Amino acid sequence: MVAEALPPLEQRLEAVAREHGFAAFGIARADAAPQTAARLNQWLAEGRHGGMIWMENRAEQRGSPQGLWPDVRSVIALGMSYAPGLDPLALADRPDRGRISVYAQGADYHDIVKKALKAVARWLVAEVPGSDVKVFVDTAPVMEKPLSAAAGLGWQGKHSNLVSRDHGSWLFLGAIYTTLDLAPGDPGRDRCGSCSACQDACPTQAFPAPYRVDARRCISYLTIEHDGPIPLDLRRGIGNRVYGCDDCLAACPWNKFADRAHAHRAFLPRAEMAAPSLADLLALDDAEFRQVFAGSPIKRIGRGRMVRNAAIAAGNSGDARFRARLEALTDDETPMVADAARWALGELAS
Ligand code: B12
Ligand code: SF4
Ligand code: SF4
Repeated sequence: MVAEALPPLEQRLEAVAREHGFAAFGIARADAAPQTAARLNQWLAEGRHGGMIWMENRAEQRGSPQGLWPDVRSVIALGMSYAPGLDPLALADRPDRGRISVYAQGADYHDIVKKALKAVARWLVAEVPGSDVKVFVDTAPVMEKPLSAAAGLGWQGKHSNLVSRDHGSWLFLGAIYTTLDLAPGDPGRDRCGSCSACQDACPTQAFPAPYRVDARRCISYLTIEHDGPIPLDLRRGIGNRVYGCDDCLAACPWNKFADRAHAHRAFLPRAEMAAPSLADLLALDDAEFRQVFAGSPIKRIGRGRMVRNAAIAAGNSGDARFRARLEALTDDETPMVADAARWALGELAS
């Protein structure tokens, strides 16, 4: 009897990735995105990263896969879908509620994606003894968007995130670097055309040009990464967003093709994250903050930033019922919270 030939390694690898919950899969040569380093350096030189000094510190490693790991030959790019079931902007007109970005309403994607990446990487090393791998999601000096585009997962849209024909703007990205020479896919073609919906939707004009984001004006940066008081001229634009922002992603017409059936169940919204009451957020102490946001990416920002953000949202609410709680926060031990509460009281008074 003749043994049946196994399908090529790349095909089996893709099947394993899908078994582990990845909805998008592609392969790029490690040197497939040569323009990236210069664009990153220009972005940093313009100061667009604001206070994210960690972006600057390892820029050489971030700019190219070989800069981080000279032995890498191929990049396996993977995407997990978190396509939402409900309109992410539905709470825009609910001043009593805080808006948490869709990506953070379920389990922490760092944990879910990392675990799945490790499982796929272990399979690969077992299949090809002597090969080596490294896995990354979000926090390492890796340019996940251009590498995913080079691997054929989609293209970097004018909002700068990766857009997929099958999953819209709702993919978490992860990467496996390997010493193997794998067969690369075709890079994704830019399908934005003359559309500018994401640029037009941005509440704080954070796009100096298409494909470029100035983090210093982006609500995602301001509410998550930025420590300290938020610049005064940007506070009104934040509206009732207390963690991240979905507006440019949600505006993208390609989302209508997003296949909800492939959304990973771990990212379904937790009840307390879908529409948190601003009054509850304003009342959080440290212990409650840690309890409510355990297992969520939100836990990283700490109580201070969350209550600061909630105070700004209360200032934007036009609802005088927040006054008493805001008054109490003007003495808060965290200066950025006290500052936001004073500003909010001023807004409610005017
Ligand atoms: C730093 C960072 C941020 C910063 C800066 C955002 C940014 N656009 O860089 C802040 C805090 C603002 C942020 C916000 C968000 N982030 Co973020 N972030 C990152 C991180 C850690 C690094 C990104 C990076 O390298 N930026 C540096 C800049 C220079 O790179 P770039 O955006 O690719 O810039 C390119 C363009 O400028 C382009 N370019 C320049 N000129 C030209 C000209 C032309 C013609 C073209 C085509 C391109 C082009 O080339 C540059 C290099 O590729 C990645 C994780 C990772 N390790 O990759 C996640 C990541 C990009 N974030 C992610 C998400 C989900 C978000 C938010 C949607 C979260 C939210 N809902 O609040 C928002 C979206 C805001 C936005 N519109 O970008 C996802 C995106 C997934 C996807 N499908 O693309 C990532 C990949 C995390 C992950 N593992 O899933 N983020
Ligand atoms: S996430 Fe929000 S603030 Fe940031 S660029 Fe997109 S629309 Fe603008
Ligand atoms: S909204 Fe339009 S311009 Fe923006 S990423 Fe989507 S298709 Fe491209």
